[in-house]
Amino acid sequence: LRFKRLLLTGAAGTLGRMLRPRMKRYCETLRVSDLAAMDPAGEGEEVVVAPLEDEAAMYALLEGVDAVLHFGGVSIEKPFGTVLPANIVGAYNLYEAARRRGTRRIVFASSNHVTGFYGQGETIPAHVVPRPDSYYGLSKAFGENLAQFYFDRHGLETVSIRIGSCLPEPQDRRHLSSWISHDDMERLLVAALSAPVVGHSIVYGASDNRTTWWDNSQGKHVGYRPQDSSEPWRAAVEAKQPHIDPSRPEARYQGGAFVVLGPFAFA
Ligand code: NAI
Ligand code: 15L
Repeated sequence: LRFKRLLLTGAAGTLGRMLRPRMKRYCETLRVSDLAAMDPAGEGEEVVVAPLEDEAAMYALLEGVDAVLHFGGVSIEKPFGTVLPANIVGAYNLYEAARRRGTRRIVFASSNHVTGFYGQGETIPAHVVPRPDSYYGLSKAFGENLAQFYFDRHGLETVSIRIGSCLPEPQDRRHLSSWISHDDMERLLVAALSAPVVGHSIVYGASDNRTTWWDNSQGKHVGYRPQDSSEPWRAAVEAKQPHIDPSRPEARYQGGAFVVLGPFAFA
């Protein structure tokens, strides 16, 4: 797998900084972009500061780009007015620029919060009706619909990854089911970039955890094979969090605490 030029948005963020050195292996040039300052360009890198809500900046950013890893945007619950320009207008600007530039494929960092109101007592496939748990989750649902539209209308392919919790190690009980390791995230991105035909495919981004809420069997053509599991951390996590009230959102909903964050939290 070797692209001429890959674009990574959100490169100043937590996952962007983790992915930047890893994704260099898969391209001649890695163009990294964010609103915030980034480390200077190393060999085979280009660094571009660009706000997603700036249409002209997005058109310039997509020049010569074969494929995109779209990780930029608001990544937690915020008031709608904050989510709108970055995740909704921004996603549109990115897709429109990609279409006009002839980019072949986008890997979209969607989120488990698109279906966060499903219960922890159920296992769901990617094609269930979305039940977003936040404005943030709603914006990711919009991103997935945008991806579907740009494939159906223009043939621009996307793999939308409903990422669970991508952290070095699982921290709480919910993470025992939602965790994806950094190495598995890299495996998933490589699969999403290299699968021969994806159309618009949706896969959940989780490791091979013993307890899971997500069934990726409809995304087998993407070829993602997780190799890590939260199981080695289970005993330590359960000892740290011995009891969790089953009526609390952290224990009830797949989206955990996101279901109770809302406009009042920001008043
Ligand atoms: P982060 O918040 O650390 O990084 C997001 C980056 O996007 C930041 O560097 C920020 O400056 C940039 N950004 C925000 N608004 C922008 C705008 N208007 N224009 C240009 N850049 C902008 O988030 P993190 O954790 O690195 O997540 C990356 C992506 O993955 C996000 O899209 C997030 O929604 C998604 N995701 C992450 C999960 C995780 O476990 N970390 C779980 C599910 C989804
Ligand atoms: C997300 O979508 C967030 O970006 C991340 O910060 C975590 O909260 C993650 O979901 C999660 O559900 O654990």
